[in-house]
Amino acid sequence: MVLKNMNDLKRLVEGGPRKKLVLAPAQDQHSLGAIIKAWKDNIIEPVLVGDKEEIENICKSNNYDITGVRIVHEPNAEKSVETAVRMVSSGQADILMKGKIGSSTVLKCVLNKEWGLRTGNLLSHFALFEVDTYKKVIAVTDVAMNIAPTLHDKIAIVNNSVACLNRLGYKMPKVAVLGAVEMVNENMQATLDAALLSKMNQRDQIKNCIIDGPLAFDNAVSLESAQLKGIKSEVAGDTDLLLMPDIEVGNVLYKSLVFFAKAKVASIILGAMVPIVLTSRSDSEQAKFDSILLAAAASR
Ligand code: COD
Repeated sequence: MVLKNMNDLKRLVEGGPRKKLVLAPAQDQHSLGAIIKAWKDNIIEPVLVGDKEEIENICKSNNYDITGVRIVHEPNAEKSVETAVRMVSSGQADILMKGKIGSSTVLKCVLNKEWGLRTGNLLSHFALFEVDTYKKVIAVTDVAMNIAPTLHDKIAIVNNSVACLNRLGYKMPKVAVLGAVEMVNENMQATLDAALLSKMNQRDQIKNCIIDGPLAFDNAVSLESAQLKGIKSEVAGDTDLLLMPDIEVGNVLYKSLVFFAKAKVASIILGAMVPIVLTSRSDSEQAKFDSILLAAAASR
């Protein structure tokens, strides 16, 4: 099974068990709007950590009915994230969601050695895009957490993402490891890593997926472009997951898809005790809602 669009993601979680989601700092309009929608759709049960008065004022001015929703009052933004993380690490919540605060503050709390959400795995960012010009949803990693992943990190990033795609119903997702070119060039580290990842996959050192690379972006997503270049590949033109060489390339692709191609996006952090919804503060309410769906589908 592959996801054709974000509605398929919704179908995946509808009727399933409600997941407990904790949002901090919760005084954020788009996050609250998304959470209330997911709550009304019976997908999650929210807990809001943050400034109670501000949360209630936002809800009042937007006509959000939060009767019955638990609010934990913590006016300090950083402390509210710590409270939320501690709730997750003590087993009181299944999903963590970032509210009105910078990503790196949340990530630092998540990585806290005493009360954070470490598992011994590398944590990585995973995003799904629905874009009109591609035949199915396409996953992209890592566009927001690992800055300059080594080969060792890329193996962990692929494993995190493939495990997530397997949970979403993909039996053997097709992974394109991107470079600027589709030939191995000893001066381009991304192409060397791509070739090694492909060989490791062939030898079953990386399982449950089909990896090919290096592929340039055009032949990863267009069979015609691959054929014109004479590339024979099971992945070319049919990619489910794009592995980025580094955060800059990944982040620029992410923002280009959203701003130029008007793509819908859902994104989470994988590899921690639970999925983490870590959308950008400028992301739309829709993106936050779809990310909650993704976290619910990825959560065990
Ligand atoms: N997975 C698991 N452990 C990690 C990871 C990871 N991805 N990254 C760091 N750690 C561990 C290290 O092993 C170490 O024990 C500890 O965390 C601190 O490591 P540092 O000093 O390298 O990490 P920090 O705290 O300086 O930074 C970690 C961040 C995730 C905050 C950093 O990598 C970062 O800023 N990433 C980019 C986030 C960002 O700005 N995204 C915005 C794009 S929208």
